[in-house]
Amino acid sequence: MENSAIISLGSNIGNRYDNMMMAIKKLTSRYDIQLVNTSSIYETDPVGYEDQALFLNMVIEVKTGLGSLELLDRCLDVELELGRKREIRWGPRTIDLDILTFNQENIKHARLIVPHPRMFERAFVLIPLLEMKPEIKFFGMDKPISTLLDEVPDKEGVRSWKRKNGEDVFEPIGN
Ligand code: A4P
Ligand code: MG
Repeated sequence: MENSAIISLGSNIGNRYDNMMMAIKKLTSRYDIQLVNTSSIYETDPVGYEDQALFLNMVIEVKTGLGSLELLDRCLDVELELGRKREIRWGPRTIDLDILTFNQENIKHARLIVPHPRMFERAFVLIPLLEMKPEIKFFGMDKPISTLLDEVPDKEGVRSWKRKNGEDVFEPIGN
């Protein structure tokens, strides 16, 4: 499995935790996408379109034999299987799967732009990513992720919700 990708997950409809766990399970249910690592889960204030419920957000790293567009299609299939309807741009969603990085490639395709163009200005992406992969480097970007995060507003809108323990199991905080 020669390719490495980082995918962000977001949910703010229904049982947000179950939606995210189900999305990971479906995405990695076949041999061709393997889960390598995950961040903790964060509860986040909505960005862009603000009149909607709080999100849960996290990032995962996968290894895959698929190409980038094949991986995108699998993400879109999982979104559909989990009942996602596209209504409002930046609006409520049962699950959103965005490909943040694919190896260190710079992809500008009609259906896929990588690195994800809005990730560098979003604390709800950068905070889980810094936790999971502090040494990450992006195509065409000299700055380390910690510096990018320093420059981003609204960090207080991203709060730890479930931490990952040493065994990569999610344990509820205060629950
Ligand atoms: N597409 C292009 N590049 C990519 C990529 N790197 N990864 C295309 C995934 N898809 C990519 O996406 C529309 C099309 O983008 C896809 O069909 C694919 O061909 P979409 O998921 O249907 O549309 P969307 O989610 O409404 O737009 P988008 O651009 O994904 O939204 P964003 O920018 O991700 O914003 N606030 C908080 N706190 N947490 C969130 O998770 N999410 C959004 C969505 C807004 N506010 C949020 C959150
Ligand atoms: Mg999306």
